Amino acid sequence: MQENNKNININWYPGHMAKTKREIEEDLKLVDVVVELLDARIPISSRNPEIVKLTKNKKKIILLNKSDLSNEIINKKWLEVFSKEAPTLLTDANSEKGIEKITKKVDFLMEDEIRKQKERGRIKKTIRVMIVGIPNVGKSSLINRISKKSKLEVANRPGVTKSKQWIRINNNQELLDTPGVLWPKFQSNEIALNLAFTGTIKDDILETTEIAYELLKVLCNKHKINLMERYKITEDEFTKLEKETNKIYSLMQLIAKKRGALKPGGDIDEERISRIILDDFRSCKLGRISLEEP
Ligand SMILES: Nc1nc2c(ncn2[C@@H]2O[C@H](COP(=O)(O)OP(=O)(O)OP(=O)(O)O)[C@@H](O)[C@H]2O)c(=O)[nH]1
Ligand SMILES: [Mg+2]
Repeated sequence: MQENNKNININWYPGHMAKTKREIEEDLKLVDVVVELLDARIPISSRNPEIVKLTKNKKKIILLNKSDLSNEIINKKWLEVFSKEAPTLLTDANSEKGIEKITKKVDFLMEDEIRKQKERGRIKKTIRVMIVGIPNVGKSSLINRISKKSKLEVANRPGVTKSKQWIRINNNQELLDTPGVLWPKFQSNEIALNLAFTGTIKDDILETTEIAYELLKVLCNKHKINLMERYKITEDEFTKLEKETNKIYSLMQLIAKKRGALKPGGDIDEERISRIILDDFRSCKLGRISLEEP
């Protein structure tokens, strides 16, 4: 493994995502409100510029989801930033807390329009809401939570939802679940990596060891304390690492030794320790870490 910055090449765009984008474009004509889910840990990297463009003339609510995994102080800062653009909420699709605010916000956004229609003698029966966002951000979980049912399949890997589905949630709202969609060319390596760290890009597209190595680099620079606490690394051990030529690789070796991720001969099992580090980050065992700050 090299310490230098190489280009991370994840410029692929599967056909099903192009198809989903076309379907979203088509279905937008049928919907009243768009709910755009972003990952609170990486609100910029998780924002699909194509979706932003497609939905720019629609009534919109932004949700910073998985906010239980990101830093609370930074959450508040992002909330302020996005609120300037559209009504924004911090959400955790795995908990009941604050979920009812979403349907209320939708009703509120539609209030004027429904009143005008009533005045013209028309009764609008159902508000149609489209839920959009990158793979694995929590769209289906959120709909299940709002509807208090578990109709939609959810799992902790990207690409679970394969086709769109309408879910009625009460007598005046219907939610449209859509498959997660990315865009053809990421603007930077940093964005590609953030999406890989959080589990948006299938792990077989990039090598696990490479993602874990890059994640360690970020954590080592900005979240050293989290690493030290999780893997019981002492100040002395860290100071020693600073002197190594390939600091990050040495850090990975140290963590592997501490966690016993070794091959029978005693060499470190890179694949295994990489998986451990990624799982620890994704499941918040390294603490609540926001990878992007306003
Ligand atoms: N901690 C936490 N986990 C969440 C949250 N929302 C979703 N998850 C988890 O994230 C994983 C993905 O959730 P899904 O609802 O399947 O995501 P999706 O956006 O529908 O994904 P695709 O269908 O692949 O596009 C699951 O393991 C959920 O339990 C959240 O707010 N906090
Ligand atoms: Mg889904």
